[in-house]
Amino acid sequence: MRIIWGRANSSNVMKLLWFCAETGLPYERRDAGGAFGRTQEPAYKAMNPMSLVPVLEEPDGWALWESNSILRYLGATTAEGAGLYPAAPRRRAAIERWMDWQLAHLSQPMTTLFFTHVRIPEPERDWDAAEAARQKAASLWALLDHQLQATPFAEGEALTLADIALGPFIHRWFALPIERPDLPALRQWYEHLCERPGYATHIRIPMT
Ligand SMILES: N[C@@H](CCC(=O)N[C@@H](CS)C(=O)NCC(=O)O)C(=O)O
Repeated sequence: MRIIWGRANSSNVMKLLWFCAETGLPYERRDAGGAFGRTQEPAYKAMNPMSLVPVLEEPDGWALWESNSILRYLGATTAEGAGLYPAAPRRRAAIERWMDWQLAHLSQPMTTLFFTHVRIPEPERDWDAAEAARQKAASLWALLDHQLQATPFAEGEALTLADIALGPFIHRWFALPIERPDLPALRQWYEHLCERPGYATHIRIPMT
């Protein structure tokens, strides 16, 4: 059985769980990371020298880390994932552009915001850094809102890996107690994602 290593409250693990829910791909999830530890153990480090979650472990022992790389791999190698990752080069590149954008630009301010509000003990919270992150994230979400004025999903008429990579972060954006600019297309996209059972089960969960 294919194994997904990682705690279920990790945004990057959530992407894979949602992907499997959308596609029906069978898997077993094993807790690792955070309070579960395990990521510093030699056997885990052999799979992921970064000691982070998630890791995908295939039945033959082959392992892959970096959540967006895992999404690409599953989209390219499983019949179930093919619809989320069209093979036509320009379609595929346009989808991957949003995945890279998430990793290169969105991840940092959203992580600062999330950690400040949820994970960092209250006395240690840096609210100036959180405000700078909120402003940065708002400008990035506005850019996606512009795209969503033309298409219902991040990259076109149907759900793709682009939406899956962005999904955990847009939930946090709307769930955190922060000021948000009015971005109707972004809000509508999020509400559509919330209607999907896999999103509700794996992503729209209490933030911990
Ligand atoms: N770019 C990596 C980031 C991986 C990452 O930072 N994972 C976090 C959880 S979202 C982690 O492992 N944190 C330490 C831990 O859980 O022990 C990916 O997308 O997979």
